[in-house]
Amino acid sequence: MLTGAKYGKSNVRVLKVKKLTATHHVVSELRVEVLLQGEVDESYTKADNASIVPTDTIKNTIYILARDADTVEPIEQFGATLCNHFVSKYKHIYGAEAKIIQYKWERYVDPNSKEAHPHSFILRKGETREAHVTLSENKGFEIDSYIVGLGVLKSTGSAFHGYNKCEYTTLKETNDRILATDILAKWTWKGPLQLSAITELAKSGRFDEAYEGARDITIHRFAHENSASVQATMYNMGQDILNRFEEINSVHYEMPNKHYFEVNLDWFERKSDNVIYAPQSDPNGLIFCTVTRPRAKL
Ligand code: AZA
Repeated sequence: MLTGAKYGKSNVRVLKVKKLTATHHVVSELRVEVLLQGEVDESYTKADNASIVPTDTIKNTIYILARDADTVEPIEQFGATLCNHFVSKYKHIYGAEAKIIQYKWERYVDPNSKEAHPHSFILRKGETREAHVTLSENKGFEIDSYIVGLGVLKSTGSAFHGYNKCEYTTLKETNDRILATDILAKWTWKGPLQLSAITELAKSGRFDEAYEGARDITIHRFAHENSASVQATMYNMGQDILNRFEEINSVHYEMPNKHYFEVNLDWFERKSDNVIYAPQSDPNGLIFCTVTRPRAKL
């Protein structure tokens, strides 16, 4: 018995150049995945391909809708446009998911003239903005927005003590350590949403405000808080985002605790005073947290 089925195209890479003038451009580089659900069971159970919208068609559609749209930003809106297309066009498709990764090409600003260059961009490598949009025909849209791969390090202002100790514990308590991580932050929009509400959020700049706001809050809390642990700091970040954005229902963080061990230089008659550390490639701590807005009392 078939108990689950979805399919689509993954890793569709597309660069859209929005031409404000012949030389003044906006670029958006995306990696897109679209998966479909619907009355497709017989393609699995009876080798009947009649219901399959080929994944090649899905790929072509991503290019065509990117061409037809005025802009593919914010990616939350483009994801909704994609999902809406597949569910509206094909009667037997009743669900769609779009996962979009946006690479961070930032406009080059000349350091001397302070002028923003009209068509030259610099990549903020390693960090991406992402959106996961799902549409189910009879419910509406659900949207998760993400920051992925935001690398941060602080060289003091982080402690870790008072933890559980047993006969297997060797970790020393510390009031001063390196705290370094690659942050994944996800925020879930209150839903389900209709397409018109998503268009309104996009038009009013709310998806971008939430992205910039979540990023600022995360970095600000990381920098300014005297951290008791990764756990306590990420929880506070989540609360800060919920306090700032009433349209967001929950915030989820994932952070590797990237360890830096102090090198003991006593042998060489040098002080060990938190100056020389050896970055550890592995293992790393891995810490998750989801903070959800309490349900309003009826
Ligand atoms: N959280 C931290 O912030 N640091 C740690 C942990 C932990 O759970 N475990 N070892 N070091």
